[in-house]
This record gives sequence, structure tokens and C-alpha cells, in this order.
Amino acid sequence: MFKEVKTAPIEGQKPGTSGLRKKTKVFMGEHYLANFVQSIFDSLDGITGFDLVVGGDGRFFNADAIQIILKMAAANGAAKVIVGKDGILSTPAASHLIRKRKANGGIILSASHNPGGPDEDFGIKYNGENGGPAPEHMTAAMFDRTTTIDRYLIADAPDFDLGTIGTTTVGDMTVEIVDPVTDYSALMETLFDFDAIRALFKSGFTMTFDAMHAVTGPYATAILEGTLGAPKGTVMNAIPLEDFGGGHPDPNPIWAKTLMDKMMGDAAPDFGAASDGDGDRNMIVGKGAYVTPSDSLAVLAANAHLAPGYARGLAGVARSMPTSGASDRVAAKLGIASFETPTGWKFFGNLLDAGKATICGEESAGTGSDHVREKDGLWAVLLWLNVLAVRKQSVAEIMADHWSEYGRNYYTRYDYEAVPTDAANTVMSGLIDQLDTVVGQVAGPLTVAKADQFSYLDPVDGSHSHNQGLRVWFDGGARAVLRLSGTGTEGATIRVYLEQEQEVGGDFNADKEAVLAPVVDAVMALTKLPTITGRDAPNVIT
Ligand code: VG1
Ligand code: CO
Repeated sequence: MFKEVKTAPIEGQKPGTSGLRKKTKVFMGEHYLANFVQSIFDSLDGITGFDLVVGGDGRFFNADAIQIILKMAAANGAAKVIVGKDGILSTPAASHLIRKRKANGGIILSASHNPGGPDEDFGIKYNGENGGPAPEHMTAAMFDRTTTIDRYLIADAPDFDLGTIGTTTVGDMTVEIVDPVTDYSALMETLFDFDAIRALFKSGFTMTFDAMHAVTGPYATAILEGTLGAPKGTVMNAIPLEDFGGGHPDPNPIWAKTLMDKMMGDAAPDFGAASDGDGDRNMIVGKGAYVTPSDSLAVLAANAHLAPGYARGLAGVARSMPTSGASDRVAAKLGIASFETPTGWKFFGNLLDAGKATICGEESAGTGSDHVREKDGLWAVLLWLNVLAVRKQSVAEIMADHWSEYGRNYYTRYDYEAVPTDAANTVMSGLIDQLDTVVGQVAGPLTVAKADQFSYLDPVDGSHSHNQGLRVWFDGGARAVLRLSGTGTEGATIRVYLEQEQEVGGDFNADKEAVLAPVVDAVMALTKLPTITGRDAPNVIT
């Protein structure tokens, strides 16, 4: 009943920041998915006797991909695969399930914040037994295997029924279909003061959560409207759709514009939040007050002790390099460790496993803690609610207090999408060539104070990661970071991260755009990005 299928390497199966991401049609091509899945299994020296967790964000091709993966897992000797009902598991819920069931690992299907559908994006990644994304040396081994693969193993079996909770077997392998929400929701209840949040909603506190027709819909509805008693309708776009209703399930002011407009309007609720395709990102917005993800990380680090799960305090705070230094300020004041890692959640895994960091975050709207090994959108929203319930202040008041206590890092990110790869490489190499000579140079309105290329030495396992982005500091407390996206599926995406520090006692209510304008001008002067790419403006500003 198991068969061996002859195949040959397919070019370009190299995992990026968060697994392998390509156009859905590429994934649907002959042997494409099977080659990569077999390469994962082979790079692990086989999966005989493994327990695995499999699930995805429900986008187009999710269920079909899961059928293939289940048949391949059976043919490769797995003992058990735990699957979310209908193939659905948010990324943090999958991470939790791997840990809770002590599975050997899991396969998560998602292209996260990228749109879904036959002409849009799909993705796959492997998470290890700690529940976190495979580290670089493992993804490198997977990629290596894709370049030599010549066969894969698959069961010749009928499709599995993913829609019925319970257990079935195929050959020696058990398939267990579980409710995707139950275990996750129980975990949240151990971390947060649900009684306090229930009382908050009971007191008339209002909230809108935009699930963006993505995977968080069922989780948010069950927890916010079910367990916590928020009024029906608190969760909007709650039904997951294969194409996310045609939108980008990316929780930022651009793609979650409907929610943003509502939060900035006269009839705004007290609190707004959104999550992405696979449920690991979050956007936080108060009445008339958008909270940048870097600031949100800092506020959560400063206030986490107000939630029962973190009452003992934090061991440390970790942020990705392009994330603003706002959380460093909190760590310094609390006297706890702070870490700066390359972009991508896989770099937080060792710090969390070693107990060096408790809370982690990225400027791209990812925040999480040691409760799982992925960023966790709804977790961040619940922690905010817990903080709001205890402090009894508005989001705007909390931000104002935070800045006056710690100082502020004005921050924005420019994305130049679908840039021809050559042009993007020219921008990057042009700056790399200048790194040795650029200090002291006048760039537009600013003078360069320091510049380098970011490398990371993992303090736990001693591994090195090089070429993780270009950093330029300017006199007067400004910083710019440039890197190429590792999740795009079309040409190259140049990300430019811009930051201006404002120390305690400064003006925290200045116009963000105006504050950052000199940094923008300086970077454009230094890189000649507009001339090289022909773009005089970014596609997305967040
Ligand atoms: C982007 C973000 C990064 C994030 C990654 C995965 O990567 O910048 O912070 O970890 O997406 O997020 P890049 O390489 O395109 O900049 V998601 O929600 O996949 O899981
Ligand atoms: Co995501």
C-alpha cells in the first residue's frame, strides 16, 4: 500500500525567514510539495516512530496539502499524526500542541500575512520538538536534501476525513483529529486573569477584533465572545476563508484599514486588535491611538507582571535587530537581560528554551513568550486586555505614561515590493561597499556615526548567522536598517526600517512622519535607492 515515487530535484526549494514560500500554483506542481516534505523527513534521518502535528491556516490548497503529508508520513513510518479539525491550526496553537503532546515535531502550512488563493501564496515549514521553527542548520539540511532527492514515499490510500474529531489508522499510523481551539484556549486561561478581563467587558469596555477572515477567527470568537463574555460581533471577519476574502491578512494600518478607520473615528471602541493569516501576528490600537509593534513589545515587557502567568517577572526580553530599541529601554530599567537577534522567530527558540528570555518580539507585529515557541497574536491581545483590566487606563494613557517613563523610539518601516532582484541587490551591495568609509559622511540632513552588517552569535549554542541586514546610525540618535525580505514570492522586497530616539523629558507627541523625515532623506541619499530601483515611494509604510 506504500509506494516509492521516482522524482528529481526541483530548483529553488530554499526555506526563507519562515519556511518555504512560493506561489500556490508552484506548490501544486508535480512532485513540488512531496519533494520538500520528503526532504524534511530525510534531513531528520527519517521519521520512523515519530509523532507529528500537522495543520495550517486554512488557505487554498491547505486541505489537499495535508492529505499528501499524511500519506507521506504513513509511508515514512510515523507512529501518529495529530491534525486540527478541517486541517486548521493557528501557528501558535500548533506550537503548543507539539509541546503538550511531546511530539517529535510538526508541519505548519501557511504563507502567514501573504494573500491566499490559486494565484496567491502558499507555504510550509517544519517545527521541532520544542514547538519552534527549525533553526538554520536544520533548514540548511532540508534544502541540501532537495538538491539530491530522487524518490519519495507515499501511501496509496483514500483521503482522510479531516472533518470528524476522533482517531483513524492507515497502516501502522494513527491519525488523530483534534479540535484546534480547546488546548490553546486552556493554555491562555493559565496565563491571564480571565476574571479581571470578564469584569472589564462587563463594565462596558468595548473592543473590535479583526480576524481578517483568517485562522484566528474561531480562536478569538471562542475566547473573547465565549469565555470572556465580550458582546457578539466583537470579532469581525471571523469566518476563515480560503482566500481571506481577497485581502492581505496582514495586521497593519494599511491592510487592516477598516479597523483602523473605525478606531480613529468618533464611534471608536475602547480597544482594537487584528491578527494575520496564521494567527501569530497582532496589531494593537486604542481609541485614536495606534501602537507600533515595537512599542507594544516594550509596553508588554514593562507590564507583563500584571498577568498571573508572568507575576514572577521576566528573565529577559529579546527583539529582532530591526525592531526599535524601545524594549531595550524597559529591560535596562528593570535590570533584566535584553537580546538582539536576526529577523525570524527561529532565532528566539534557544533563548526561550534556555530560560534567558521570557518575552520576544519583532517590529513586523509579532510578540510572544515562553508559553510556546512561536509568536502569538491572540496571546498579545489577551495580555493587553489583562493590562488594561488591571491599570484601568486607556491605551493612549498607557502609551503616554510609558514614553514619559522610558523615553520613545519614533519608528516606521518602508517596504519596496516586487523590485527586480538585480536592482535590489545593487542597492544592498552599494551600501555594503561604503561601510568602511561612510562614517563621518554627510548624508542628506544627517551625518553617519556608525555602520555595519549585522551578524549574530547565538549565546546558547554558539552558532553564527551572518549578513542579517545593514545598519547605519546617525548623529542625533537616528538609526536605519536595510534588509531584503525572506518571505516574498515575487522579485525582491527591500525593507527599510527607520528610527529616531527621544530620551526621557523630550517631546513625545511630535508628528512621527516629520520626526523621521530626515532619516528617510539620509538613507535615500546614502543608498540612491530611488534612482537604482526607479521607485520614488515605498508600496507600504507601516
Ligand atoms: C517577515 C517579517 C519577520 C517575520 C517573518 C515571518 O520576514 O519581517 O519579522 O518573522 O515575516 O512572519 P521578511 O523576511 O519578509 O522580512 V509570519 O507572520 O510568517 O510567520
Ligand atoms: Co504569520
